Amino acid sequence: MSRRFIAAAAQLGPIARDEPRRDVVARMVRLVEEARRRGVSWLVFPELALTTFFPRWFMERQSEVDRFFETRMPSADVQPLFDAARGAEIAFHLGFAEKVDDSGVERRFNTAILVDRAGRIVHKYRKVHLPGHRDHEPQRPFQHLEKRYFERGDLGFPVTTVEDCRAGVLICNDRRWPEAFRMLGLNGVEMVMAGYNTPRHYPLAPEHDRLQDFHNHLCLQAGAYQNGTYVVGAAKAGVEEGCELIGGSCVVAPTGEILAVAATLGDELVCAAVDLDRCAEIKRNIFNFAQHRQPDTYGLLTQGVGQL
Ligand code: CDT
Repeated sequence: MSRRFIAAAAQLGPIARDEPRRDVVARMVRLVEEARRRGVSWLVFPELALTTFFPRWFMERQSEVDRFFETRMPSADVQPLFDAARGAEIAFHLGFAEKVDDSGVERRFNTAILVDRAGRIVHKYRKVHLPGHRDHEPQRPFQHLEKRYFERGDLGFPVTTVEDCRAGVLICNDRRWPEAFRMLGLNGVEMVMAGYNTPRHYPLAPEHDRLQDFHNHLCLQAGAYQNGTYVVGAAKAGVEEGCELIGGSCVVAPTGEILAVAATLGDELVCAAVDLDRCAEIKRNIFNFAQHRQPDTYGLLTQGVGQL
């Protein structure tokens, strides 16, 4: 694949709590088919793309939670997505809840993979910055129990050469942390894929509800510019089980400019032309790390979580 191609966010509208995986996958396959028609080579689906955003509910029984997890990838339900993308020669990013058996110990992660045009899983990332809370907080209008249902990712911030592109992944809340973007930047990333489920309403600071779209683009654009990388942000959007999720899926250039942005809160392709060699405009100039970074002065970054 050349270093010039069309990348797209495959935004998904709401997914109902009882929506079967195969129906969601059928929606995704329709987006793959549209992507093929529009000449897309890279497609980015959202965080936890196969199900509703289940951390919004407190569930007492682990078996109930586990219904939202994948134990095999691709499963029989997800195989049609792999087949469609391979047939269309499209590489893709997919977020899902991952349950693994680690020498007899069950572990659960909020995970995303990259699949190349031949249908091979070539990259895996497990979310590091898990937002929300661990315990049931019934006073909230909805829960955000990622800290309860997932453990922190244990794979670091890998960057893999996929299809001639230095590719990396952040998952939702990760995109708000410059350290996470920088870890990818230090590994020479050229395209960051970031799926998200971001509720409009933030119960702890509701005065920020009106700023959710702004903060989303602020982080994606800053991360792109400060690291000289393309960013594809893919939302799960719209009113899902009574909870409004922001949209705003977009493709951002290494200059920080938004090249394309979603116009709806439903299933939608957001396409933009990418030229990976443009990353050097930033990487060789204003953010030339080798010339300008001063890492010996950054010790505090790894010496604790910081002050309030
Ligand atoms: N999915 C996810 O990480 N959502 C968070 C919501 C923050 S408020 C608990 C986000 O950063 O968008």
